[in-house]
Formats: sequence, structure tokens, C-alpha cells
Amino acid sequence: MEGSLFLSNLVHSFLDTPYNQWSFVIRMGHIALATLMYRMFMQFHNFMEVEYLPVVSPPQHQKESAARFAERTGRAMASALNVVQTYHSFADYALLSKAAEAGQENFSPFMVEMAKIQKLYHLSSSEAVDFLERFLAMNPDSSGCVKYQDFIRVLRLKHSRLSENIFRFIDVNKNGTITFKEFLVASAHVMKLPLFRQACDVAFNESDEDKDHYISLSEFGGSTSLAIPSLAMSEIQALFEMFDIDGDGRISGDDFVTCLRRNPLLIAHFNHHFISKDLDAETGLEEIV
Ligand SMILES: [Ca+2]
Ligand SMILES: [Ca+2]
Ligand SMILES: [Ca+2]
Repeated sequence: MEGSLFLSNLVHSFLDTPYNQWSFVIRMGHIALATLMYRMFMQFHNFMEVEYLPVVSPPQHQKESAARFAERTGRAMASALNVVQTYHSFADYALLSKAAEAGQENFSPFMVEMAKIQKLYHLSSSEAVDFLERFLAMNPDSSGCVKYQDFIRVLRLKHSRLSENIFRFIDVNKNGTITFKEFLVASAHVMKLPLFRQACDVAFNESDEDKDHYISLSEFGGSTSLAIPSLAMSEIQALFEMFDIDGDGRISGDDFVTCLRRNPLLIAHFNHHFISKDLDAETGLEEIV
């Protein structure tokens, strides 16, 4: 979608109760919304063309779910209009608004056809917008791609084999950069794995050595150093501050889970805790990372 809204086709649908789906399209030419409004108010006659699209009916002898019916209607409308049917939804508009708010000029890399992703991962619009916020902090270039160095900077990681593996996991097409879609799908995939919440609990309990229900800075340092050896104190501190959501100097269970839901890929830092635990050998915890 480009910067301005074109009203070449305004498609409307309504149900001819109780079953048949009627649709029509109003053609007003390729014209920007502001220009159209101006012209409409400045002339006595306004012309438009209304075309009724084919009526879509449910099968006579079998039941059909509302979602399936809507899908079939969408396909019929797209084919009557001779346009490609996409999976953009209102969530894409929320992403576009966020990208615009952040001063991005090219929105297309951030419109990821959310209907498909939401169907796969049951991701809410606000979760997707939160992931976009993280991604935009990684300084994407004009085509919406993020480099490894910017990725590890925002996640407060240092260069290590683990960080490289996380980046490679996201970079599905292996071109050395990540797009928002790659980042979103990888994050949602990890966060929505059935074992994710259980993995968070195990990681928290294993890191909380003195069992006072908080992870102190030294406990955190001990735990993360097992994943990334030779971490400097300042690097441990930076990562600790990201997990300490309320900034009270210790990581509570809520802090820990909130941080990992915002940055699901960081669960990889606690992978060593899962190896000794028989979390669920059948499904394989390695799958999480
Ligand atoms: Ca890529
Ligand atoms: Ca503790
Ligand atoms: Ca805290």
C-alpha cells in the first residue's frame, strides 16, 4: 500500500438475511481521499458507478462455518474485481500507524498480511505492535532490513555463537539480514510453543539459586554466563536491567515472564537449564530455540 489511499474500488457487502451474501463495488476513479472530498463538496453533481458482484450462497444441503463462508465470499469478490486476494487485516493498519508514528517513510515492509499470522499463532494486534516497536529500535534500513549488529544491540546481547544462532534462526531466507516478518514469525513461533510458559518457569526457578523467589544480579550473572561465557559485568548488568521490568533491582517472576514475552528469543539464554530437566522429552525442548 502506498502513502495515499485510493478509492478506485469501495467494496461493500451485506447479508440478504438470513443467508445470501450480496456485494457491490463503487468505482470513483483513482483519486486521493483529500482530493475526492474536496471535489465532492465543490460541485453540484457527483458521478459514481455501482457494480453488483455475484451473489454468494451457502451450499443447499450442508452447513458451512461463518469463517469458511467469509473466505469463499472474499475469493469471489477478488475474482470478480480481478485483483489478488491478500491477507491484510486491521492489525496491518495498526502496524502501519506504528511505523508512521516512528517516522518510517516506506510502510510496505511492515505490512505482513497479519490475518495469516494471527490465524497461525493467535497473536493479538497489540502483541504484533509491541514486536514492531522492538524491531524499529533495531534501525531497519530503507527496505526494512535489520543487520546482526543492530539486532544484538537492542537485545543487549554480545557477539557469541548463541547470538549468531538466534539471528540465523530468524533469518529464514539466509540472506544475512532480518525483515520484520521474519522477526515477528520467529518471535511468535517461540512464544506460542506449548512449552514456552513452562520453560520460563523452569528457567526462573533454576536461576533463583537461594529460592527467595527473586533473581538477584549475581544469580542472573551466574545463570547467563553459562550460555554466553566471558560476559563482562556491564553486559550482564544491561541484560539484567532489561529483565528487571519495574526497576527495583531484582527480577521477580512477573518481571521475568513479561520480559520473555516481549523478547521470546531470549529464552535461548536459559537453554542449559532445560537439558538437565525432563521437561517433556517427547516434544523436545530444543524445539523452543
Ligand atoms: Ca532474511
Ligand atoms: Ca534469589
Ligand atoms: Ca523487579
